[in-house]
Amino acid sequence: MFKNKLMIVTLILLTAFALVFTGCGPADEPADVEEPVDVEEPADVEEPADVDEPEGSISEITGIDPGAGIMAATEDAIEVYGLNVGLLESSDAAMTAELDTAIQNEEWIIVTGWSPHWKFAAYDLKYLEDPEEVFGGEEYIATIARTGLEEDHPAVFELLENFNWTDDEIGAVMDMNAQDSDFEANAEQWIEENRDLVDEWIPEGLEGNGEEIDILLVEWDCALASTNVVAAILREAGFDVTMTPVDAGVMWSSIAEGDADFMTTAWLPGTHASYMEQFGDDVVEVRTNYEGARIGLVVPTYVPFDSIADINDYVE
Ligand code: PBE
Repeated sequence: MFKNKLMIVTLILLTAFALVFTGCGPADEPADVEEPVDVEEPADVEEPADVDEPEGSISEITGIDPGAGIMAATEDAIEVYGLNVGLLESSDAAMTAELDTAIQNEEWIIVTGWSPHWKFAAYDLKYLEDPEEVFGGEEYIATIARTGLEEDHPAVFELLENFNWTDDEIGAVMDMNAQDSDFEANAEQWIEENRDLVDEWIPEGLEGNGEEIDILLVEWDCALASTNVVAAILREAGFDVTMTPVDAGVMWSSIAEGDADFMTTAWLPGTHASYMEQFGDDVVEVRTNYEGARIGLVVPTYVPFDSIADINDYVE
């Protein structure tokens, strides 16, 4: 013990003498020693890490049905950002299944994504930044009817003028649908559990007496939720309701031509802008049924890029 202390003291003294006699002032020394460490060490450590980091690669964006506005927006994004990726056509259900598989295997995946959608509650996901604003900003979802519905079925039209809901409300229905695909039964159960709200939507004199109402939808989760809830209210009131899943273009054109009564899934002002331009004069925009919708490109949070502008760095 004592010996060690003595040695340490001796060493300190010797060092101090050495510094003084070699002219290395204490001010110079730390600079000489630390500079190379500061400059080189982080560079040495980080460079290979950057190169090794990608544990996957991207070759395509998993899309949905070709008529969806988000598919056209994604084509635009591929062009605007010069992305070296393809866009895969699929459907909401198949895209979400792909997303699930990728997440189970911790693989990278980019999907066409939007809110409201139950996938955000089920997985840790992030929207990629879109500095060129190709996907636009906040959207609203509108109910669109054929011309003449108001005259033919005033109480149905009034129900549509009243129908609107929040993120929590549509979210609850989408969650039920994600667990169990009996959409009609889920809508009926949700109505039972939200009777007060639903009663506020139902106008006096909503009585179907077997009259036919034709509703169109595309099988997007949000549309399945809203369409089935409105359809269940109408069925309960005695209407003979038909819900027909179609392509987005057919949904818009059929309502414009008066072949169907209404739909609850027009995404405006951006996603369905081209449909609105084409058919807007021949349909009736009844009301906004949901506010705060959004579209974009979505990835699991573990994917190492945050911006659409960086995708090409990770393309295989
Ligand atoms: N969506 C969901 C649709 C509208 C609803 C965003 C996928 C689209 O046309 O892109």
